[in-house]
Amino acid sequence: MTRRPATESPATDFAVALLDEFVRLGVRDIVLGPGSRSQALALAAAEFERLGLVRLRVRIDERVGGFLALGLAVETGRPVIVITTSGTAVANLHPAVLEAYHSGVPLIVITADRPESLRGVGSNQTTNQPGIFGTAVQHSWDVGAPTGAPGETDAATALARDALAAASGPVHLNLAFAEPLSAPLTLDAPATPDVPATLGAPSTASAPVSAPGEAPTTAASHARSLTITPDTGTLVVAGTGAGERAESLARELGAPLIAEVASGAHFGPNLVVAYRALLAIPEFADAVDRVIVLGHPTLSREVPALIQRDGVETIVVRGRDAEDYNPGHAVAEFVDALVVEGDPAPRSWAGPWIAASRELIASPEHGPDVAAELGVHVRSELAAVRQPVTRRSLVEAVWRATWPHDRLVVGASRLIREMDKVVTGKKIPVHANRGLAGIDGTISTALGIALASQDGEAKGTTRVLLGDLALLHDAGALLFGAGEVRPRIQVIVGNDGGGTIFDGLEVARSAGPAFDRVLLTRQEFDLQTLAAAYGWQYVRVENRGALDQALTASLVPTIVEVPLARE
Ligand SMILES: Cc1ncc(C[n+]2csc(CCOP(=O)(O)OP(=O)(O)O)c2C)c(N)n1
Ligand SMILES: [Mg+2]
Repeated sequence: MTRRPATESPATDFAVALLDEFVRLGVRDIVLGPGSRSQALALAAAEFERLGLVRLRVRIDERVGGFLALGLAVETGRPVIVITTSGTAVANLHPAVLEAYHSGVPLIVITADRPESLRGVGSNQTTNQPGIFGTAVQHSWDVGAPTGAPGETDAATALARDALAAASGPVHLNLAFAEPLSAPLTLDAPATPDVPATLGAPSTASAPVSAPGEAPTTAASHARSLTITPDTGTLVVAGTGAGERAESLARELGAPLIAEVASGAHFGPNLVVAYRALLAIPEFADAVDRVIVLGHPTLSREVPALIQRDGVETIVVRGRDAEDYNPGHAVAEFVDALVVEGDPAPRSWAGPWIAASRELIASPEHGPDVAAELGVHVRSELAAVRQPVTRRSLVEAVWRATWPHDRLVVGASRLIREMDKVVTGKKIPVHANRGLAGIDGTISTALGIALASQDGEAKGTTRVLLGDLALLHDAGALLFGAGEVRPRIQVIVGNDGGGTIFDGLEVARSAGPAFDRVLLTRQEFDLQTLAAAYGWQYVRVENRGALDQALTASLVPTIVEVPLARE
């Protein structure tokens, strides 16, 4: 425990006791936005940073801060604290809280509030904060303003413990603070051995902290494990958050593996990349009688359609998602773990899926890939590098450039679907916010992942692949905290002049001229100037050679603009 003499401010004493306990229990990252009501928490956080006990990131825009915290929590697997002042600042966290809830990412949201007596009477910057996140948090607390009464700091310590125990997703601590809102604070370095002297591995004395993928202790005691026997007709589907277990399960079962690109299982000998095409062929689809799902599949219509077919039995292995995946309520069983007993199904089952997929991926009909179509005619390498960049060649180039020590973050634009359709198996860490598949917060999340993955000796680059609207939505994320470390990050923007994902909808043909205005929403903007304004390096690439060059690791934060045709 950090040595802490009482100050003149009960708010500061409470904030220090609270953060101290969080640190003791293993929390290492804090993100905050500036504000008056939250000053005790902010100054305490700065003091813990000075002592080397936490990494602090300061962001002006709380929506950015919320997603940054989400990215840090995704990468570290630990709960991350995010602190805001009162009023609209709190509401700006809502998108990140929703995404964290739906994908089971632990966030400790601490919001400052007026004391009870100042609420509901029109006080400045005061709204109804308790419970503001509704059902999107695991638990929420509304705590009255500390007054300096005995036992208050013990209550703060207990609150931190309770909050961490509940944080299998986001939790909300709404804390009232009264004047004096803070007092000068100097903390001594940790006096007791249960606090690690430096950041890094959690203290061995720390109580366990719930992390993504770990079932809460209470649930674990009721965890349901199912033993299954390999058989022909079984398919493994891995959606976002599935992790490597999906890949090993497919091998144990001898089953074809449909692993979405952000599943963490898009690799291995059983991977079937061209699954959409194969599921449209009766010879393949009719042979499936059992589907095992891990994670949250969101990228195709074919997977939910398969699960809803007559004669298909689906078993869902629960992960960290808030809701059980159950398209058409057709899932037969939900389990917490699967055990495979027996030898894998004969290769004559998975083999044809894998072979057919490889053939489809290589064939020109699979995608409108100009290079593949022209392949035989292209005589020189020079001509190849001058080819214009298509969506397919863009996702393939980004995939090629990325390695296991790198990170890849993909936005909810068309490009994630293109990537899911064509990239071959490779064991690289890919993240996408698929809890709610928002186009918001992509760069913020990626910055959190970049900062956390590059802490210490680790090398590697984080690449973010997103569309022009997703970039514009999160442009505020390009602003770094003053004096803070800038990670190695490349933001790769496929600029096709608006939300061309909507071109694939029936409404694109039926709506007439209003379509472009209210769905496509074409934007005119100068990305080079935007990059310069925030101090990012900028490259615009016009052909495949320039793209490959731009994707080699850069030491400074870089935006790579790739113009794409609308179609
Ligand atoms: C916060 C939020 N608002 C709106 C949407 C609906 N939406 C889904 S994709 C999309 C357009 C994305 O455009 P862009 O990033 O340029 O990608 P493109 O479709 O052009 O590849 C929109 C608005 C969303 N998913 N999230
Ligand atoms: Mg676009």
